[in-house]
Amino acid sequence: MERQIGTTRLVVVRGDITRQPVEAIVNAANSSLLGGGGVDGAIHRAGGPTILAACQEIVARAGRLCAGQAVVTPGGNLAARWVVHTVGPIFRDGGHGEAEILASCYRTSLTAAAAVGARTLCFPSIATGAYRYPIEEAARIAVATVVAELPHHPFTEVRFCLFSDRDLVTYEMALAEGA
Ligand code: AR6
Repeated sequence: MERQIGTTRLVVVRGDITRQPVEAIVNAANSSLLGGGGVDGAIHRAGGPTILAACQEIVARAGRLCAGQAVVTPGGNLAARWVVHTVGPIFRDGGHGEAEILASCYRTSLTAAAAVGARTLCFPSIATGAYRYPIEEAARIAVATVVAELPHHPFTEVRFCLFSDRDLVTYEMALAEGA
């Protein structure tokens, strides 16, 4: 499914983010930037040691990455030239700033990717796996935040890559309703 938002194509697909034909992909990392499970593990496995080395250098220089922030590393062996690493909120009850932190992940990732010159970018569903953010609300925040930010950036395509059919439908509904 896709919608045209100004000069940007906004696309929702099911698949493995490490195989998406885009210039930059976003990683749902943790504050250590040392890798983990889920999409983080998949990206490090597919991209190889270059990504981890770049993450270690960032942490040595700037410390752990706060939730809602984003940094860029090379993509190593990935087709994508860059990986944008962001840290989602660990969902507790919704009353601990989770929504604002999640929106910040999308905003800071777009800004970081645009800053290195990426014109095509792919997001996973940040925080809805191990961090347990409810998918319906997370999808609404993801779509609304990206749509609101697109006029400020020169992307030709931004996509959301979902790992399951259920997640795909949820994002398609958010895109149909919110864009
Ligand atoms: N491509 C696209 N989406 C994927 C892939 C993939 N290859 N693999 C998993 N997903 P999660 P979080 C989906 O847990 O909730 C890590 O250990 C998955 O189905 O990866 O932000 C980090 O190191 C889910 O819908 O990220 C952190 O410690 C979505 O990606 C922690 O998990 C996000 O699930 C971050 O948790």
